[in-house]
Amino acid sequence: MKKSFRLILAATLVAAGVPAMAQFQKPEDAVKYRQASFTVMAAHFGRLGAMATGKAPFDAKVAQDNAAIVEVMSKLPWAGFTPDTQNLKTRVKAEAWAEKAKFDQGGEKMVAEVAKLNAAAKTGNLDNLKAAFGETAKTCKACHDAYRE
Ligand code: ASC
Repeated sequence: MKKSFRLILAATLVAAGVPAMAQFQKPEDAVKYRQASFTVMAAHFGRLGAMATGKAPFDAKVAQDNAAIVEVMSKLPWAGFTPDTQNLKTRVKAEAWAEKAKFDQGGEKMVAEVAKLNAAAKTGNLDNLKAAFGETAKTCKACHDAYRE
C-alpha cells in the first residue's frame, strides 16, 4: 500500500468509530466478541451492583473506575450481532432477529442509561449511584427477558 493511501485508510477507520472497526473473520468470532464484551461489562457492573445494594462498602473512586469501564464496554457488543451469526447456536432468541430494530433500540436504551450511570458515579454520591444502577439494570433485564434464552 502506498503511504498516502495507508494514511487515508487509517484516518477513515478512526473517523468511522470503534463499532464499525469491529470486523470479523468468521461469524464465530463475532459471537465471541459480543459475549466477551458482555462478560467484561457484567464483571464491572456487578461491582457497582455490590455497592448499590450494600454488599460491598461504597468507595466513590472504585465506583467511578468501574462505571467508566462499563460505559466503554456498553458500546461494543452490538457490532457482534451480525446477520451471519443468526443461525449459530447461542442464547439469542429468534425474536431478536425478527425484531432487530426493536432489539437495537433496547441496546441503545441500555447504552444511554449506562452513560447516566457513569455521570452518577462521578458525583460521588451513593444515592445517585443506587438510582442510576437500578434504571440501568432494568434495561439489561428487559432485553434478557425478551431476547435471551
Ligand atoms: C447484572 C448482570 C446482568 C444484569 C441484570 C439486571 O449485574 O450481569 O445481566 O445485572 O441481571 O437485571
